[in-house]
Amino acid sequence: MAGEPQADCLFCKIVAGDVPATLVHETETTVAFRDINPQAPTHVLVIPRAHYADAAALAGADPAVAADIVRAAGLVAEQEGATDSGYRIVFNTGAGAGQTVFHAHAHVLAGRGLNWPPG
Ligand code: IU
Repeated sequence: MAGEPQADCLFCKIVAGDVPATLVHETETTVAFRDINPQAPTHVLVIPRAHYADAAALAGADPAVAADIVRAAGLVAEQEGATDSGYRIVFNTGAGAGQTVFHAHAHVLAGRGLNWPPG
């Protein structure tokens, strides 16, 4: 069923506490943790507790939680001291765009110069 935990999903396991992660922020609907392969001094992933394959699927099924993700990303950036210097929220969507984990997630990147366009 949409939103239900998937047995083979790494991020569902992190939400359940079955796989360790360095959590930096939690709400009723979201969890944020440090990326294991950081691409910037601040690189945090914000995910919904519910399982959706990508951000668009999440927004279609539960737009309030999609908004929660963006709000949590902003709070994480603030916590990391990145509000003034700026930060980037990225939703890689589809393998062709670099998505490797098919549980919706926002990357929050900060702490270095962020070029545009991204690679
Ligand atoms: P992507 O947008 O699907 O490529 O992002 C997945 C991210 O999940 C990527 O940056 C990985 O480094 C990160 N990650 C993680 O933090 N912990 C893990 O155990 C695994 C991937 I596997």
